[in-house]
Amino acid sequence: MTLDKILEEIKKAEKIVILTHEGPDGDAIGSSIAISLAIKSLGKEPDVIIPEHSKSFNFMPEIQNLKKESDVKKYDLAIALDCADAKILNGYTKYYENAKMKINIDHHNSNTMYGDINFINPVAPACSQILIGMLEYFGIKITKDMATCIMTGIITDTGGFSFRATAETFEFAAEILRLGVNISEIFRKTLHTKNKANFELSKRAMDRLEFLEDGKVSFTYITNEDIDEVGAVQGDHEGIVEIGKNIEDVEVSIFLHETKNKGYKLSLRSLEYVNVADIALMFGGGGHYKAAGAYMKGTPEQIKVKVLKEVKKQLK
Ligand SMILES: [Mn+2]
Repeated sequence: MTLDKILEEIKKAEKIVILTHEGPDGDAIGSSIAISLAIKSLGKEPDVIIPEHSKSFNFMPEIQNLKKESDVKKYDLAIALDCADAKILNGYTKYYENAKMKINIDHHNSNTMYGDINFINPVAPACSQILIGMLEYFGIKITKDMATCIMTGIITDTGGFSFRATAETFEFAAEILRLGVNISEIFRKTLHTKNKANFELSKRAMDRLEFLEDGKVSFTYITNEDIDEVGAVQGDHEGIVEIGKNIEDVEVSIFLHETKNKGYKLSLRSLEYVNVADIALMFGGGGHYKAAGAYMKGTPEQIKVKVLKEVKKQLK
């Protein structure tokens, strides 16, 4: 079974690296730290390479031990989490490519199966939720710190249990409350508290937000200039795409944020019936039915026209 093979590779490996997608969100960081703690409990010292993250996650255990880079040339084992495609492994694909063994753990439908071992569960609302059953199977006890990281992933990827949460999500929540995990605090720090950079970016995005197609579509964007001016880092755009989606009558929210070298990152959210994963796929990206993304070249205006053309085909 795949899980047996994963455990065998972890036990065999001496040098292990843990990687996730760029612009890391709560699930990316939570999954990475949780699995690193689990591997540590087996007596190993894995490296978690996350060069940059939003300050919103500073409350998480072990966050201060993340590495910006590593001088290890060839890891025995690389584990990628929450990453649909090896191309978006945080600009640190070399650690992945060079590793002797590659494991891919994810919950995106569009996962390209880029690992030697792939463990994909598209039903899981967060990659971190996959780890619950996995660690249980490995016989590794989920500690309070691991649970905090896993729950951070779940809360951020489900918009605070508002979409895709499953029975297992709530069973786990009950269990870890008994462990003493402060779920309310995770909720508040990740969803309610905006850091200043995120707030300033949100203000700009709201100023520019326009309604299209009789108010069924919202569109807005932020540029590198905005990011520099407010002193934001990758990940500080978290949640901005939800602003449009949460406005009355909006079915699809389109949000662009400029990246350093890959043009604009397109984020799409839908409320009920539009399958945004299909739209993202047309532009070489992917994701879930109601949350998806892709990288696109061009100006915000040019991208808007292209994306809107596809969105319109699905609007009722
Ligand atoms: Mn995720």
